[in-house]
Amino acid sequence: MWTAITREVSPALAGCELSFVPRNPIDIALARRQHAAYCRALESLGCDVIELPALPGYPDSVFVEDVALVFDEVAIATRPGAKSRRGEGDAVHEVLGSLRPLSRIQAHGTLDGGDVLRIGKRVFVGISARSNEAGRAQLRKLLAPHGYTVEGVATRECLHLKSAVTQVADDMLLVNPAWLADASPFASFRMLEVDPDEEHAANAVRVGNAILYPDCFPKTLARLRAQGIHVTTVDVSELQKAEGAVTCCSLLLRTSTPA
Ligand code: CIR
Repeated sequence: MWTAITREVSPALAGCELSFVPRNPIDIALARRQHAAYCRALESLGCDVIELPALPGYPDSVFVEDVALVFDEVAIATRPGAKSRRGEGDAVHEVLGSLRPLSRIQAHGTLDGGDVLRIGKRVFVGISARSNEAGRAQLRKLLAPHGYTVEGVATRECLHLKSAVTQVADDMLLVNPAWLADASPFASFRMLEVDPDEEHAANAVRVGNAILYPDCFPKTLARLRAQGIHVTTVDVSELQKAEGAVTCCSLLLRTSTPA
């Protein structure tokens, strides 16, 4: 029912882009083991995982979420805001092109997948340093024929929209309100706030009705479980040092609908 596209950790990960977190040494071997465990956790939640080989020339290429968007009807190759990341998507786009009609964000539009949160037919796109108005306008045009609306959401002090907010249940968002300059686009949803001691805790991957979540945010984890949400945890400490989180390491596609 679900396919997840992932890519092994680049040996060059330590040279990653960093915007809001300080540079700290990364244990590449541990990052690889954590990434492998992340892939196995996706499998345990019912995903078929397509693991692409590492790209040594692209430090951030493990973060496949940023290079493409996948909808039921169409896939879109993004144009990442960081120049160092343009070009890392080719193999991902090739796989997606075999599964969906593929369109592309063109220059001078920029768009990172981490800025794009789809909820039903509403697509929220971060107004961030990585995604610009031209990117949002192109996305709006590409998705309109499929019935999606695209709404800009201003973020602050964080990398991407999905650093600040992700969906954890049909009607519930997990949010760090401090990182949303304007939360009004989400007024119709129930908002579960991260614990104030865990500012990076708003990023969760949702697979069906379950979520995959970092094990280093125990207070927010307790809030999620108190809501009755099924949570599987993973250790992604080394990927977090590269300013990654759990959504960014996979692209999830619905490959069939339940019978
Ligand atoms: C970057 O700055 O682009 C990478 N070091 C981290 C990207 C994380 N992507 C994501 O959360 N969607």
